[in-house]
Parts: sequence; C-alpha cells; structure tokens
Amino acid sequence: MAEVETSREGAVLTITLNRPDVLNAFNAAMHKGLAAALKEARGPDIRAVVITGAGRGFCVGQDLTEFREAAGDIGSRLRATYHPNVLAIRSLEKPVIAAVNGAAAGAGVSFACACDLRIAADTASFVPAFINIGLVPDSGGSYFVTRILGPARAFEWLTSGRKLSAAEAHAWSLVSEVVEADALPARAAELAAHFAGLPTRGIGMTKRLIDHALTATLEQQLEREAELQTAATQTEDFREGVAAFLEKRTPEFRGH
Ligand code: T3D
Repeated sequence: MAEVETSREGAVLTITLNRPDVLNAFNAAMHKGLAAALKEARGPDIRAVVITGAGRGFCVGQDLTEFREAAGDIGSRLRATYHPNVLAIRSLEKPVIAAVNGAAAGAGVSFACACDLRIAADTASFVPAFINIGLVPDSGGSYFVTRILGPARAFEWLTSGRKLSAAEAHAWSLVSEVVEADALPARAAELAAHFAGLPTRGIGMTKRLIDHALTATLEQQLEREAELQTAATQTEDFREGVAAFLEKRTPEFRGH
C-alpha cells in the first residue's frame, strides 16, 4: 500500500494519509506521496478535495523515530518537504476539507488548519504536540492557529500542548462540525460533493480574497475585490448563475 492514496468520486478527490500503524506520522515517502496527490488535485476536473487519514489517526506530525539518533537539519527538511505541501494546499483554487478522523498532532494539526475547513469525528483529538518535545510550532501551525483562534488562545494552547477533544475543538471553532466517527467519510463526501457543484472559480477566488484580507489594508482589499470580481464576471458560471436566476431555475455550475 502506498503511504498516500487518492480516490475519485465525480469531481471530488479524496487524499488518504496511509501509515496507520503510526497514526499517519510523516516520513519522506508520505511527504512525496502528498506532494503527488496535491498535484493531482490541481486538475481542472477536480472541484473539491478531502484530506483524511487511514485507521484511527488523522496525522501526528513528524515520525519521531527519525529523531532517535539526531534531529538533523530540521530547517532544511521543513523547507524541502513540509512547506511545499502546506503552500500547495493554500494555492489550490478549490475548497480543501480536512476530515479529521482521529488524532491530529504536531504538523498534523498544522496541515488540518491549512485546509479551508475542518470536520471531525467525535473521537478525533487535536494536540499541538511540538512543545511537548521542546519544539516550536511549524508547518504553518503558528500562522494558521493564531488566525483561527486569535493570539491569546493560540498562545495558551500552543504552549500547553494540551489535547483538545473534538467537542472542545468545535466550541473553539477549530472545526466546523463534529459527527459520529462512522458517519465521517459519508459526511465528508456529502460536503465535498456539495462544494463540487458550486462555482469553483468563484470559490477559488474567494479563498484568495480571504487569505489576502489577513494582511491587507481596507484600500488594498477593496482593490483586490474589484480585480477578482472583474475576473469572476468573465466566468461561465457567472453567466449561468444570472441566467438561472432570471429564468427561475436551479443553476448548473460547471466550474468554468
Ligand atoms: O523533522 C522535521 O522536519 C521537524 C518537524 C516537526 C513537526 C512535528 O510534527 S513535531 C511533533 C511530532 N508529533 C508528536 O510529538 C506526537 C506524538 N504522539 C502523541 O503524542 C500521541 O501518539 C497522540 C497524543 C497523538 C495519540 O496518542 P494515543 O494514545 O492515541 O496513541 P499512541 O499509542 O501514542 O500511538 C499509537 C502508535 O503510533 C504508537 O506506536 P506503537 O506503540 O503502537 O508501536 C506510537 O508510538 C505511534 N506514534 C504516535 N505518534 C508518532 C508515532 N510514531 C512516530 N512518530 C509519531 N509522531
């Protein structure tokens, strides 16, 4: 079995991290497999992506057995392996859903938070495990968690290393919904299929705008909105949306 598997259902690509014996901890093969899967996700016929884990874990970050002898040059490894995949998720012009099926720890939390939204099994947990082994958050953990939770709660959580239950993660808005563990794959598929039927280019541009809003001034954001709205009016889905509204029928968006 490959360390990362992909499957297609219509316009939805599901990426499954597949090292279940170690709760899908990252090793070199898993980084490589994830890079290939995220490249596949760029295909124009894919309109929504789900990332999940095989077995009882989502992803517990770095495989710590690789630290047994010596940590090596972590900075170089982060730049060469973790960073490109985090950036690949953010640059996908389509929704990426993390279906957190079990434990997410360390860089596993970072990857879940790099996705556009998170849904969780009621058995899932979230552990910012870096501090528990004397490390700092990486792979975008400090960036995404600060933006989702705000600086005070991010500091408290990231420095405590405390395990959050799925219910707590929901109360903190770290995940948008929690479902029974058995129901998670079906709910993720349903949500992804819903997104896949929406105007994909409009969603991709909305994602760009939200990322831009985090650091922009109001003037810069207004200008970016005007630019992307101009692009949005040139899509087929815009024409279909307006036509369907005027003809009082359900629009059929094709993602173009
Ligand atoms: O190298 C670089 O580039 C630096 C990058 C660093 C990024 C990072 O992610 S640092 C943080 C690394 N992750 C952790 O520190 C998490 C360690 N794991 C845990 O704290 C716990 O496993 C959990 C709280 C996440 C879950 O606990 P639990 O009780 O549900 O499961 P478990 O029994 O601890 O784990 C099950 C198995 O997975 C177990 O193996 P065994 O005993 O059945 O043979 C355990 O050793 C293995 N496992 C869990 N996490 C890792 C791991 N093996 C390797 N690496 C792991 N990170």
